[in-house]
Amino acid sequence: MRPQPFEQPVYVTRPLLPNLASFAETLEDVWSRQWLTNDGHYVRRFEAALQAYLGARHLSTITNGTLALMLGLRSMGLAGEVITTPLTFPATLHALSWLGLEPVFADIDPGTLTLDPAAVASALTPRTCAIVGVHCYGVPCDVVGFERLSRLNGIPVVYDGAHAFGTCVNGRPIASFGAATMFSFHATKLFHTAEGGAIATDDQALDRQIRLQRNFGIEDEATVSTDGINAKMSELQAALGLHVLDLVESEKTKRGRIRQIYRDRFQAVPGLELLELPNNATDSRQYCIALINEGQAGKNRDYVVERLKDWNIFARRYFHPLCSDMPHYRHLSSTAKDCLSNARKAANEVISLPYYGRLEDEDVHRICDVLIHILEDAG
Ligand code: T4K
Repeated sequence: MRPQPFEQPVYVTRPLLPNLASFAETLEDVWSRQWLTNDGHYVRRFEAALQAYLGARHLSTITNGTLALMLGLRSMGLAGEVITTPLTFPATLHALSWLGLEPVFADIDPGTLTLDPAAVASALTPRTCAIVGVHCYGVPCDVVGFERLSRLNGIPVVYDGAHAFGTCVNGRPIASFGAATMFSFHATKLFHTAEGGAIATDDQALDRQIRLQRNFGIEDEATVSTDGINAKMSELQAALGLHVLDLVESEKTKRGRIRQIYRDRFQAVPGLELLELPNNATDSRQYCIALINEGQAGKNRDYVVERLKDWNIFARRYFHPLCSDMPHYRHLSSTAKDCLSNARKAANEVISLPYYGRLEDEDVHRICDVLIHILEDAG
């Protein structure tokens, strides 16, 4: 039987929204303090709360994740080539490009869809100054492999952890790996401040440099010690963050239930499988990613994403096209087709499914009914 279309659009995500009356009470306090930005009460409280939640030794909040990554890299004083993954949101690449760093693409591991340390090792040159790994979809990079590679070659690894809020590997917080880890708090993230981000590091000197860089390089009223920029989070963002942080655990529980429904329903469907995390990692529950193998499923991912719209379901092709296929990067020699075959395959198969706690079980079952109907439909 043909499933019924949804009356309202079903998006890939919806933001967590705190109770408006209780948020308004916090805003009244912000009003009474008459302090809206520049290292205020709420930013300090929020940073302390995040530091504890993420198990970060040092953490600076920033206006958004892209600037957080840029400030982390810039504060390290890098110059030259940076090896990274093509399967990511363009912000990862643009951060390098805006800093005048030269991106070099290396392929991903076909199981985790994250940057493959072996591919990175083959891409190292005397000009390599850093590696930027992305914990794509919340699946951690091979952090142990990268620790080894980094030590052997004396090259820092910085992580784009935009999707890995709260992830742990072998019980160790994701923020404690590498030279620094960026987080994004965009409205589409499970944890958000509407726009926002942070950069975490174990290195006190690096943290100090990031804090200077985010506030014009101002040391004190009389001293501007570096050419920093304005990348500060406001009191309003921080206040929202404190409220949303209280909702994270229950949202993760709801998303866990949704993921289990997808998993159960897809089990008997040829060519359709969920991307799973390694056993030693905890799930940030940021995305629920499925892979559609055209050979086995009989339909390709693009066809499925288009057909879903007929039912008012707006799944996404995160991350297609690959960054290495974008006009700004495709001239790079590391984009040669045979170098990035795992990434190419993944970019053609991934589908980011609707995934947010306000979806009822019956909605998720209906999304599964539609998806399976599309795959089985002989027309
Ligand atoms: N690195 C990685 C690996 C990233 O994924 C990202 C961001 C970054 C770096 C950069 O971090 P930020 O500088 O952004 O902090 C979205 C987000 O804008 C972006 O933050 C995110 N990754 C990326 C994966 O997704 P779009 O263009 O797909 O978003 P949009 O506007 O199409 O929204 C998707 C759906 O979410 C909508 O169809 C409906 C829903 N939505 C969206 C917004 C903004 C809402 O329900 N309410 C909302 O307010 O990029």
